[in-house]
Amino acid sequence: MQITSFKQYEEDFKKSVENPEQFWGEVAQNFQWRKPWFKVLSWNFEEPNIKWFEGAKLNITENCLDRHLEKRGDQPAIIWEPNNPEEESVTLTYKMLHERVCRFANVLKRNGAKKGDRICIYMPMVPELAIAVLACARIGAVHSVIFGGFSAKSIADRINDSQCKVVITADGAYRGSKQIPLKDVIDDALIGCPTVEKCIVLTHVRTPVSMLKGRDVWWEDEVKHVNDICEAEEMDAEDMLFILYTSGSTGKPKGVVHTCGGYMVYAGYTFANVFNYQPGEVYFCTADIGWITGHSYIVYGPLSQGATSVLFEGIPTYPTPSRFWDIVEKHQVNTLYTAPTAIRSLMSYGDEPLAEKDLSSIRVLGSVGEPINEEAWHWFDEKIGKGKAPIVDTWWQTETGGIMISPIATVTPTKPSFATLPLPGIQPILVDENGQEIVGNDVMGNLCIKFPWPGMLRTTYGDHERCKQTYFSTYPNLYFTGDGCLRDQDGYYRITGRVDDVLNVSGHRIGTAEVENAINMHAGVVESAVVGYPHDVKGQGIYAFVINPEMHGEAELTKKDILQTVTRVIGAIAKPDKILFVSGLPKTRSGKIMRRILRKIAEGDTSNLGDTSTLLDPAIVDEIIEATKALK
Ligand code: 6R9
Repeated sequence: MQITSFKQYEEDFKKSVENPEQFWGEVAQNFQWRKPWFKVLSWNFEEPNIKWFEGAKLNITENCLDRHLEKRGDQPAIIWEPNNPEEESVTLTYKMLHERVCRFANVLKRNGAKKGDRICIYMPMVPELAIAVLACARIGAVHSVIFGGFSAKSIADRINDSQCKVVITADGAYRGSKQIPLKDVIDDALIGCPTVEKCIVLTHVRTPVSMLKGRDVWWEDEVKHVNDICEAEEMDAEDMLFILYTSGSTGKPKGVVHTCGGYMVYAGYTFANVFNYQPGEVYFCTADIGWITGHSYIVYGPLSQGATSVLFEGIPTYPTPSRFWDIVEKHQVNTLYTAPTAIRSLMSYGDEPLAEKDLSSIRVLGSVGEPINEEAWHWFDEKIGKGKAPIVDTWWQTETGGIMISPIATVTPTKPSFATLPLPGIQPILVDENGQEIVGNDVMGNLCIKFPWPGMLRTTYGDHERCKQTYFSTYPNLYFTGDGCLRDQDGYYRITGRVDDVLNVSGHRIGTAEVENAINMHAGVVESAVVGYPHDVKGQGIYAFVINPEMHGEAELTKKDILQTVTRVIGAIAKPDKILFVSGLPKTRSGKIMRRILRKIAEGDTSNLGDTSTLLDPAIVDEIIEATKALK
């Protein structure tokens, strides 16, 4: 299943388009199934209704664990690198990981969880997080991992949306020099979550927590009561594997649903190919398991291929901006998969943190999460890859389950800031606003996908109509990505960024409507408008225009209050970088906010604001421009 030449890529691509069922049927043979499928694919994009490997039975953990025991039971599956480099790292072999997953799966059963139940996981980046995820999959429970940076309210909304029965968390998390009280946050969230019956708490930072009688139990106690034998639950290929919430252009995050069979095949196939993974190599993805990148390329993809996956608890700059390079050297990392925002941040420290670091183990580099600018691409290439490691700029989304457009390491000629070509099985097209296909090269348009792939989302939890509206209705019979894209003279794709009201801040997706809702919840605020603006490190920063709130004479304090509100409602990741108080917003006569104008103003590009004559009060634009000058 591994592509080794560009010619083979072209052949596989051709085959995947001409005969998708045969192509994916063959790829799927590389996995372990309890029962084969009777139909590889049935689909329509109208409802949408997508089924891969219909009739097949499997358990993804048998593919990620059991099937490796004989050949590589003693090989490291996970190498855990703690936040504090003074602490010991932990290596779990496939045998050990299998044992612990089975044991914890029994803990879940003991606490009433069964096939189909939803389980919320809110944990630090420790081996037990991967264990918890896999234990859910082992018993057929549906995991919903929530990133550790979200607030109690965000957690409660997500738990209630999918009616989780069990929560798995820890006393706290380390993040650089900071400590985050995870259990306190969960306690606040659970006040409003009637469906949660049990909360399993891992001891990690050893901070005092409140344990509610009847509801809360300790991980360490629970594992003593069970053994480590747990037969994997037999799952249908189309049974739900997990839910992952993500932001869109409307206010409420949606629960993207992935299923067992197709997701497994797609995560495994793309991992093996894009990174050209070789047996025995050490692979390090710096994402958090709370995001899709961590699901597909720390846990499921690598483990399904018997790889050694590094799981890092900390941040790139703690205790020093050499941390990534120390980890590369210490664990002899062969593949480093990270985000442009991390690269730009590390770049800003100059060459000093790289001095005397041995990066010679690096063979492949990867980038994900947002467009990578040329400067960062070249720095990554020269300073980290020493000009010898191919960079795979991987474009994909929570909804796509796995990498879609990307070079294949050692196979596809790369080009700075281009995600290059679609992987086999992926049929991208560019369309104009009217949904007309834009053919040929050297063109720009909105990026859509016209044929299903195994890793695609099946629905949004509890609201299929929303899935249809969001992804399949903008352009009939196409999956719409929300991204703008250009295709150059060589047919190479470059993703230019979102064309909807979704921001990408440090590689995290944040809906402008979500941030506005949060700001508007502040007592003194009546209305606000949020847009993105270019930010040197974060890629995009959040710019909030807030209609003069009641400030009681203290503008700075009011700003801090608003930031506090956003932190409470969503989480610190959604805090605006800039807040500007204005007396009004540019609105059309029908009352719609003209974000286009605010975006230009936030970008500092006020020379070309376009037609403002349709505005209700054109004078407000000049007033806002004047006010922005004072802000800088
Ligand atoms: C995997 C992930 C998805 C959005 C996507 C796009 C942006 C991701 C990119 C990229 C340019 C890349 N994006 N990878 N843009 N080049 N290589 O990030 O999923 O969090 O759902 O974000 O991120 O805008 O639509 P998710």
